[in-house]
Amino acid sequence: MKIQAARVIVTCPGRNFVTLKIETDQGVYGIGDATLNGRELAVVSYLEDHVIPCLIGMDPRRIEDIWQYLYRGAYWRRGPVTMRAISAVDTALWDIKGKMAGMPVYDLLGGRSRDGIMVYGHANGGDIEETVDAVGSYIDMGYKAIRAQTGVPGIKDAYGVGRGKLFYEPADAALPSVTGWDTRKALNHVPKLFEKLRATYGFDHHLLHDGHHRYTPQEAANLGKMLEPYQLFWLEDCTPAENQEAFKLVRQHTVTPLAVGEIFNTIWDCKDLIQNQLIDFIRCTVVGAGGITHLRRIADLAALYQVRTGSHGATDLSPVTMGAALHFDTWVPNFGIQEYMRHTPETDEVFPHDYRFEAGEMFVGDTPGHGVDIDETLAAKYPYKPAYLPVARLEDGTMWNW
Ligand code: CS2
Ligand code: MG
Repeated sequence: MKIQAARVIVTCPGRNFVTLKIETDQGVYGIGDATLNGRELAVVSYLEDHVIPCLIGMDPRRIEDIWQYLYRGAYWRRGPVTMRAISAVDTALWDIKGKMAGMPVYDLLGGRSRDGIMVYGHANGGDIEETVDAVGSYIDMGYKAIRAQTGVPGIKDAYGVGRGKLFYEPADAALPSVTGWDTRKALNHVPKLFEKLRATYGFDHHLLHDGHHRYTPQEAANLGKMLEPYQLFWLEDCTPAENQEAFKLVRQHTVTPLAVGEIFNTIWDCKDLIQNQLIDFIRCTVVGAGGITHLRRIADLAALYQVRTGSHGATDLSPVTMGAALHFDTWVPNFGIQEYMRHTPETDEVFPHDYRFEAGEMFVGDTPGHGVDIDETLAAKYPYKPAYLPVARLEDGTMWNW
Protein backbone atom coordinates (compact mmCIF):
# COMPACT_ATOMS: atom_id res chain seq x y z
CA MET A 1 0.00 0.00 0.00
CA LYS A 2 1.34 3.43 -0.95
CA ILE A 3 0.60 7.10 -0.47
CA GLN A 4 -0.21 8.25 -3.97
CA ALA A 5 -1.01 11.92 -3.48
CA ALA A 6 -1.44 14.48 -0.73
CA ARG A 7 -2.67 18.03 -0.84
CA VAL A 8 -3.41 20.94 1.42
CA ILE A 9 -6.83 22.58 1.40
CA VAL A 10 -7.16 26.08 2.83
CA THR A 11 -10.67 27.32 3.49
CA CYS A 12 -12.29 30.14 5.44
CA PRO A 13 -15.92 29.32 6.25
CA GLY A 14 -16.04 32.08 8.88
CA ARG A 15 -12.43 31.46 9.94
CA ASN A 16 -9.33 29.92 8.37
CA PHE A 17 -8.64 26.20 8.42
CA VAL A 18 -5.77 24.23 6.90
CA THR A 19 -6.54 20.60 6.08
CA LEU A 20 -4.26 17.86 4.74
CA LYS A 21 -5.78 15.14 2.58
CA ILE A 22 -3.70 12.00 1.99
CA GLU A 23 -4.75 9.63 -0.80
CA THR A 24 -3.60 6.03 -1.17
CA ASP A 25 -3.26 3.74 -4.16
CA GLN A 26 -6.15 1.70 -2.77
CA GLY A 27 -8.70 4.48 -3.02
CA VAL A 28 -8.84 5.11 0.75
CA TYR A 29 -8.01 8.63 1.93
CA GLY A 30 -7.54 10.29 5.28
CA ILE A 31 -7.67 13.88 6.50
CA GLY A 32 -5.83 15.81 9.18
CA ASP A 33 -6.01 19.33 10.61
CA ALA A 34 -2.95 21.63 10.32
CA THR A 35 -4.49 24.94 11.41
CA LEU A 36 -2.17 27.34 13.27
CA ASN A 37 -4.24 30.39 14.13
CA GLY A 38 -2.81 33.58 12.61
CA ARG A 39 0.19 31.75 11.08
CA GLU A 40 -1.71 29.36 8.78
CA LEU A 41 0.33 29.78 5.61
CA ALA A 42 3.60 28.86 7.32
CA VAL A 43 2.21 25.36 7.89
CA VAL A 44 0.83 25.20 4.35
CA SER A 45 4.32 25.82 2.98
CA TYR A 46 5.91 23.39 5.47
CA LEU A 47 3.57 20.67 4.27
CA GLU A 48 3.58 21.43 0.55
CA ASP A 49 7.25 22.26 0.16
CA HIS A 50 8.86 19.94 2.69
CA VAL A 51 6.58 17.12 3.85
CA ILE A 52 4.38 16.01 0.96
CA PRO A 53 7.31 15.31 -1.40
CA CYS A 54 8.72 12.87 1.22
CA LEU A 55 5.37 11.16 1.81
CA ILE A 56 4.68 10.11 -1.77
CA GLY A 57 5.36 6.40 -2.13
CA MET A 58 5.49 5.70 1.63
CA ASP A 59 3.37 2.96 3.18
CA PRO A 60 0.52 4.78 5.03
CA ARG A 61 0.11 1.86 7.45
CA ARG A 62 3.45 2.70 9.08
CA ILE A 63 2.09 5.52 11.25
CA GLU A 64 4.79 5.29 13.92
CA ASP A 65 7.65 5.13 11.44
CA ILE A 66 6.34 8.09 9.44
CA TRP A 67 5.96 10.07 12.68
CA GLN A 68 9.59 9.34 13.64
CA TYR A 69 10.74 10.10 10.08
CA LEU A 70 9.14 13.55 10.15
CA TYR A 71 10.23 14.33 13.72
CA ARG A 72 13.79 13.02 13.73
CA GLY A 73 14.28 13.49 10.01
CA ALA A 74 13.71 17.24 10.01
CA TYR A 75 16.70 17.66 12.35
CA TRP A 76 14.99 20.90 13.55
CA ARG A 77 12.74 19.39 16.18
CA ARG A 78 9.58 20.67 17.86
CA GLY A 79 7.91 24.07 17.42
CA PRO A 80 4.31 24.88 16.50
CA VAL A 81 4.78 24.80 12.71
CA THR A 82 6.62 21.47 12.56
CA MET A 83 4.39 19.79 15.10
CA ARG A 84 1.17 20.92 13.42
CA ALA A 85 2.40 19.54 10.11
CA ILE A 86 3.32 16.23 11.79
CA SER A 87 -0.05 16.19 13.50
CA ALA A 88 -1.91 16.65 10.21
CA VAL A 89 -0.06 13.69 8.68
CA ASP A 90 -0.54 11.54 11.77
CA THR A 91 -4.27 12.29 12.05
CA ALA A 92 -4.81 11.53 8.37
CA LEU A 93 -2.94 8.22 8.75
CA TRP A 94 -5.03 7.14 11.77
CA ASP A 95 -8.09 8.02 9.69
CA ILE A 96 -6.83 5.80 6.86
CA LYS A 97 -5.99 2.95 9.24
CA GLY A 98 -9.47 3.11 10.75
CA LYS A 99 -11.08 3.06 7.34
CA MET A 100 -8.92 0.10 6.27
CA ALA A 101 -9.77 -1.81 9.44
CA GLY A 102 -13.44 -0.82 9.35
CA MET A 103 -13.02 0.53 12.89
CA PRO A 104 -13.47 3.91 14.57
CA VAL A 105 -10.20 5.37 15.89
CA TYR A 106 -11.20 4.89 19.54
CA ASP A 107 -11.37 1.15 18.85
CA LEU A 108 -7.93 1.14 17.29
CA LEU A 109 -6.60 2.84 20.42
CA GLY A 110 -7.97 0.16 22.71
CA GLY A 111 -11.70 0.71 22.84
CA ARG A 112 -14.11 2.76 24.87
CA SER A 113 -13.33 3.89 28.40
CA ARG A 114 -16.58 5.87 28.57
CA ASP A 115 -19.73 6.67 26.65
CA GLY A 116 -20.01 10.46 26.73
CA ILE A 117 -17.23 13.06 26.82
CA MET A 118 -17.84 15.88 29.31
CA VAL A 119 -17.22 19.18 27.56
CA TYR A 120 -17.08 22.78 28.70
CA GLY A 121 -18.40 25.77 26.80
CA HIS A 122 -17.41 29.43 26.93
CA ALA A 123 -19.70 31.86 28.72
CA ASN A 124 -18.62 35.46 28.50
CA GLY A 125 -20.04 38.92 28.90
CA GLY A 126 -19.08 42.57 28.94
CA ASP A 127 -19.73 42.70 32.69
CA ILE A 128 -20.51 40.35 35.58
CA GLU A 129 -24.28 40.47 34.99
CA GLU A 130 -23.90 39.48 31.34
CA THR A 131 -21.55 36.62 32.17
CA VAL A 132 -23.88 35.36 34.89
CA ASP A 133 -26.70 35.32 32.30
CA ALA A 134 -24.47 33.61 29.75
CA VAL A 135 -23.58 30.88 32.28
CA GLY A 136 -27.32 30.46 32.87
CA SER A 137 -27.94 29.84 29.19
CA TYR A 138 -25.17 27.21 29.10
CA ILE A 139 -26.78 25.52 32.09
CA ASP A 140 -30.09 25.60 30.18
CA MET A 141 -28.37 23.94 27.21
CA GLY A 142 -27.37 21.10 29.51
CA TYR A 143 -23.69 21.89 30.08
CA LYS A 144 -22.14 20.43 33.23
CA ALA A 145 -19.00 22.53 32.93
CA ILE A 146 -18.67 26.16 31.88
CA ARG A 147 -15.74 28.51 31.45
CA ALA A 148 -16.59 32.02 32.63
CA GLN A 149 -14.81 35.21 31.50
CA THR A 150 -15.94 38.78 32.00
CA GLY A 151 -15.10 42.27 30.85
CA VAL A 152 -13.25 44.26 33.50
CA PRO A 153 -14.05 47.94 34.16
CA GLY A 154 -11.18 50.06 32.87
CA ILE A 155 -9.70 47.36 30.60
CA LYS A 156 -10.23 47.69 26.84
CA ASP A 157 -11.41 44.36 25.42
CA ALA A 158 -10.35 42.14 28.32
CA TYR A 159 -9.46 38.60 27.19
CA GLY A 160 -12.28 36.17 26.51
CA VAL A 161 -15.13 38.57 25.84
CA GLY A 162 -16.37 37.93 22.34
CA ARG A 163 -19.08 39.53 20.31
CA GLY A 164 -21.13 36.40 19.68
CA LYS A 165 -22.71 34.30 22.41
CA LEU A 166 -21.85 30.88 21.02
CA PHE A 167 -19.11 31.62 18.51
CA TYR A 168 -16.44 33.61 20.34
CA GLU A 169 -13.73 34.21 17.77
CA PRO A 170 -10.57 36.00 18.86
CA ALA A 171 -8.75 36.17 15.47
CA ASP A 172 -10.79 39.11 14.29
CA ALA A 173 -8.75 41.46 12.11
CA ALA A 174 -6.54 41.55 9.00
CA LEU A 175 -3.82 42.95 11.26
CA PRO A 176 -3.64 42.39 15.03
CA SER A 177 -6.04 44.62 16.95
CA VAL A 178 -4.79 46.16 20.21
CA THR A 179 -6.46 45.20 23.48
CA GLY A 180 -5.65 46.38 26.99
CA TRP A 181 -4.60 44.78 30.25
CA ASP A 182 -4.30 45.79 33.90
CA THR A 183 -3.63 43.06 36.42
CA ARG A 184 -4.72 45.05 39.46
CA LYS A 185 -8.13 45.70 37.94
CA ALA A 186 -8.54 42.07 36.91
CA LEU A 187 -7.57 40.78 40.36
CA ASN A 188 -10.18 43.08 41.92
CA HIS A 189 -12.87 41.94 39.55
CA VAL A 190 -12.54 38.24 38.65
CA PRO A 191 -13.23 36.82 42.17
CA LYS A 192 -16.47 38.87 42.25
CA LEU A 193 -17.64 37.07 39.11
CA PHE A 194 -17.22 33.66 40.72
CA GLU A 195 -18.75 34.80 43.99
CA LYS A 196 -21.84 35.89 42.04
CA LEU A 197 -21.92 32.70 39.96
CA ARG A 198 -21.84 30.46 43.02
CA ALA A 199 -24.42 32.61 44.81
CA THR A 200 -26.72 32.39 41.78
CA TYR A 201 -26.32 28.79 40.63
CA GLY A 202 -24.84 26.95 43.59
CA PHE A 203 -22.03 24.41 43.40
CA ASP A 204 -23.48 21.71 41.12
CA HIS A 205 -21.72 22.82 37.96
CA HIS A 206 -18.04 22.85 37.16
CA LEU A 207 -16.69 26.36 36.64
CA LEU A 208 -13.44 27.15 34.83
CA HIS A 209 -11.43 30.30 34.22
CA ASP A 210 -8.63 31.15 31.77
CA GLY A 211 -5.91 33.57 32.92
CA HIS A 212 -4.48 33.50 29.37
CA HIS A 213 -0.85 33.90 30.47
CA ARG A 214 -1.49 37.37 31.96
CA TYR A 215 -0.36 37.05 35.59
CA THR A 216 3.08 36.87 37.19
CA PRO A 217 3.57 33.80 39.41
CA GLN A 218 2.87 35.80 42.57
CA GLU A 219 -0.26 37.36 41.06
CA ALA A 220 -1.41 33.96 39.81
CA ALA A 221 -0.95 32.51 43.29
CA ASN A 222 -2.98 35.37 44.70
CA LEU A 223 -5.77 34.80 42.16
CA GLY A 224 -5.81 31.05 42.81
CA LYS A 225 -6.09 31.70 46.54
CA MET A 226 -8.89 34.23 46.14
CA LEU A 227 -10.81 31.77 43.95
CA GLU A 228 -10.56 28.87 46.41
CA PRO A 229 -13.96 29.45 48.04
CA TYR A 230 -15.63 29.01 44.64
CA GLN A 231 -14.11 25.55 44.00
CA LEU A 232 -13.10 25.92 40.36
CA PHE A 233 -12.63 22.88 38.13
CA TRP A 234 -9.48 24.63 36.96
CA LEU A 235 -7.60 27.87 36.58
CA GLU A 236 -5.94 27.79 33.17
CA ASP A 237 -2.69 29.38 31.95
CA CYS A 238 -2.47 31.45 35.12
CA THR A 239 1.12 32.42 34.26
CA PRO A 240 3.28 31.90 31.15
CA ALA A 241 4.82 28.43 31.12
CA GLU A 242 8.17 29.03 29.45
CA ASN A 243 9.73 29.17 32.91
CA GLN A 244 8.10 26.17 34.49
CA GLU A 245 9.66 26.83 37.89
CA ALA A 246 7.05 29.57 38.15
CA PHE A 247 4.38 26.97 38.79
CA LYS A 248 6.13 25.91 42.01
CA LEU A 249 5.38 29.28 43.49
CA VAL A 250 1.74 29.16 42.39
CA ARG A 251 1.35 25.60 43.66
CA GLN A 252 2.79 26.38 47.10
CA HIS A 253 0.09 28.95 47.73
CA THR A 254 -3.14 27.58 46.32
CA VAL A 255 -5.17 24.39 45.99
CA THR A 256 -7.12 25.75 43.01
CA PRO A 257 -6.51 23.10 40.31
CA LEU A 258 -4.17 24.26 37.54
CA ALA A 259 -4.37 23.55 33.81
CA VAL A 260 -1.80 24.34 31.18
CA GLY A 261 -0.59 23.22 27.75
CA GLU A 262 -2.70 24.58 24.89
CA ILE A 263 0.44 26.11 23.35
CA PHE A 264 2.72 23.15 24.13
CA ASN A 265 3.97 21.11 21.17
CA THR A 266 5.60 18.02 22.62
CA ILE A 267 5.97 15.84 25.68
CA TRP A 268 9.15 17.79 26.46
CA ASP A 269 7.08 20.89 27.21
CA CYS A 270 4.94 18.87 29.63
CA LYS A 271 7.50 16.64 31.30
CA ASP A 272 8.69 18.79 34.22
CA LEU A 273 5.28 20.22 35.07
CA ILE A 274 3.82 16.72 35.17
CA GLN A 275 6.67 14.96 36.95
CA ASN A 276 6.89 17.66 39.61
CA GLN A 277 3.12 17.47 40.10
CA LEU A 278 2.73 21.19 39.47
CA ILE A 279 -0.44 20.88 37.38
CA ASP A 280 -3.68 18.93 37.49
CA PHE A 281 -4.74 19.01 33.83
CA ILE A 282 -2.71 18.89 30.64
CA ARG A 283 -4.26 20.87 27.77
CA CYS A 284 -2.31 19.51 24.77
CA THR A 285 -4.42 18.58 21.80
CA VAL A 286 -4.21 16.43 18.69
CA VAL A 287 -3.36 19.28 16.30
CA GLY A 288 -1.02 21.09 18.68
CA ALA A 289 1.10 18.21 19.92
CA GLY A 290 1.98 15.95 17.03
CA GLY A 291 -1.24 14.04 16.48
CA ILE A 292 -2.76 11.03 18.19
CA THR A 293 0.56 9.15 18.23
CA HIS A 294 2.28 11.78 20.36
CA LEU A 295 -0.69 12.88 22.46
CA ARG A 296 -1.00 9.30 23.64
CA ARG A 297 2.54 9.45 25.04
CA ILE A 298 1.76 12.69 26.88
CA ALA A 299 -1.43 11.23 28.37
CA ASP A 300 0.40 8.09 29.50
CA LEU A 301 3.08 10.14 31.23
CA ALA A 302 0.39 12.29 32.85
CA ALA A 303 -1.44 9.20 34.11
CA LEU A 304 1.57 8.23 36.25
CA TYR A 305 1.06 11.42 38.25
CA GLN A 306 -2.75 11.47 38.28
CA VAL A 307 -2.77 14.41 35.90
CA ARG A 308 -5.84 14.29 33.66
CA THR A 309 -6.39 15.45 30.10
CA GLY A 310 -8.27 18.61 29.18
CA SER A 311 -7.71 19.08 25.47
CA HIS A 312 -7.77 22.49 23.90
CA GLY A 313 -10.86 22.78 21.70
CA ALA A 314 -11.16 26.40 20.59
CA THR A 315 -12.77 27.31 17.24
CA ASP A 316 -9.36 27.63 15.60
CA LEU A 317 -8.99 23.85 15.82
CA SER A 318 -11.05 22.48 12.95
CA PRO A 319 -13.81 19.87 13.22
CA VAL A 320 -11.14 17.38 12.08
CA THR A 321 -9.24 18.00 15.33
CA MET A 322 -12.49 17.89 17.28
CA GLY A 323 -13.38 14.50 15.78
CA ALA A 324 -9.92 13.05 16.39
CA ALA A 325 -9.84 14.51 19.91
CA LEU A 326 -13.21 13.00 20.78
CA HIS A 327 -12.00 9.56 19.68
CA PHE A 328 -8.93 10.06 21.84
CA ASP A 329 -11.11 11.21 24.76
CA THR A 330 -13.40 8.19 24.34
CA TRP A 331 -10.40 5.93 24.87
CA VAL A 332 -7.96 7.75 27.18
CA PRO A 333 -8.15 6.33 30.73
CA ASN A 334 -7.10 9.55 32.49
CA PHE A 335 -9.64 11.76 30.77
CA GLY A 336 -10.57 15.00 32.52
CA ILE A 337 -12.63 17.20 30.25
CA GLN A 338 -12.74 18.44 26.65
CA GLU A 339 -13.08 22.08 25.61
CA TYR A 340 -15.82 22.58 23.05
CA MET A 341 -16.26 25.92 21.36
CA ARG A 342 -18.95 25.49 18.75
CA HIS A 343 -18.08 26.03 15.12
CA THR A 344 -20.35 28.12 12.92
CA PRO A 345 -22.93 26.31 10.74
CA GLU A 346 -20.81 27.19 7.63
CA THR A 347 -17.81 25.41 9.15
CA ASP A 348 -19.89 22.40 10.16
CA GLU A 349 -21.14 22.15 6.58
CA VAL A 350 -17.65 22.22 5.07
CA PHE A 351 -16.57 19.47 7.49
CA PRO A 352 -19.35 16.85 7.68
CA HIS A 353 -18.91 14.84 10.90
CA ASP A 354 -20.65 12.27 13.03
CA TYR A 355 -19.94 13.64 16.50
CA ARG A 356 -22.78 15.24 18.40
CA PHE A 357 -23.56 17.18 21.59
CA GLU A 358 -26.17 16.03 24.07
CA ALA A 359 -26.77 17.12 27.65
CA GLY A 360 -23.30 18.49 28.31
CA GLU A 361 -21.48 15.61 26.66
CA MET A 362 -20.16 14.82 23.19
CA PHE A 363 -20.49 11.46 21.52
CA VAL A 364 -18.54 10.05 18.60
CA GLY A 365 -20.15 7.83 15.99
CA ASP A 366 -18.93 4.47 14.77
CA THR A 367 -17.86 5.60 11.31
CA PRO A 368 -14.51 3.95 10.49
CA GLY A 369 -11.63 6.42 10.98
CA HIS A 370 -12.17 9.65 12.90
CA GLY A 371 -15.55 10.33 11.34
CA VAL A 372 -14.83 13.79 9.87
CA ASP A 373 -14.65 14.59 6.17
CA ILE A 374 -14.18 17.71 4.05
CA ASP A 375 -16.50 18.88 1.29
CA GLU A 376 -13.89 20.24 -1.11
CA THR A 377 -16.34 21.91 -3.48
CA LEU A 378 -17.89 23.85 -0.64
CA ALA A 379 -14.47 24.56 0.90
CA ALA A 380 -13.37 26.19 -2.38
CA LYS A 381 -16.15 28.75 -2.03
CA TYR A 382 -14.48 30.23 1.06
CA PRO A 383 -11.01 31.54 0.12
CA TYR A 384 -8.32 32.28 2.73
CA LYS A 385 -8.72 35.60 4.53
CA PRO A 386 -5.84 36.98 6.62
CA ALA A 387 -6.92 37.08 10.27
CA TYR A 388 -4.78 37.70 13.32
CA LEU A 389 -5.12 37.24 17.04
CA PRO A 390 -5.05 40.52 18.98
CA VAL A 391 -2.09 41.82 20.94
CA ALA A 392 -2.30 43.22 24.47
CA ARG A 393 -0.73 46.38 25.85
CA LEU A 394 -0.69 47.84 29.37
CA GLU A 395 -2.10 51.33 29.94
CA ASP A 396 1.31 52.96 29.40
CA GLY A 397 1.75 51.14 26.09
CA THR A 398 4.01 48.30 27.27
CA MET A 399 3.50 45.06 25.32
CA TRP A 400 1.94 42.30 27.43
CA ASN A 401 0.88 38.70 26.82
CA TRP A 402 -2.35 38.44 24.88
C1 CS2 B 1 -8.18 29.93 24.58
C2 CS2 B 1 -8.14 29.96 23.10
O1 CS2 B 1 -9.74 28.20 24.34
C3 CS2 B 1 -8.89 28.70 25.07
O2 CS2 B 1 -8.62 28.28 26.16
O3 CS2 B 1 -7.02 30.13 25.26
O4 CS2 B 1 -9.31 30.58 22.69
C4 CS2 B 1 -6.95 30.67 22.44
O5 CS2 B 1 -6.96 32.01 22.77
C5 CS2 B 1 -7.02 30.48 20.97
O6 CS2 B 1 -7.06 29.11 20.68
C6 CS2 B 1 -5.86 31.12 20.26
O7 CS2 B 1 -5.83 30.74 18.94
MG1 MG C 1 -6.85 28.94 26.99
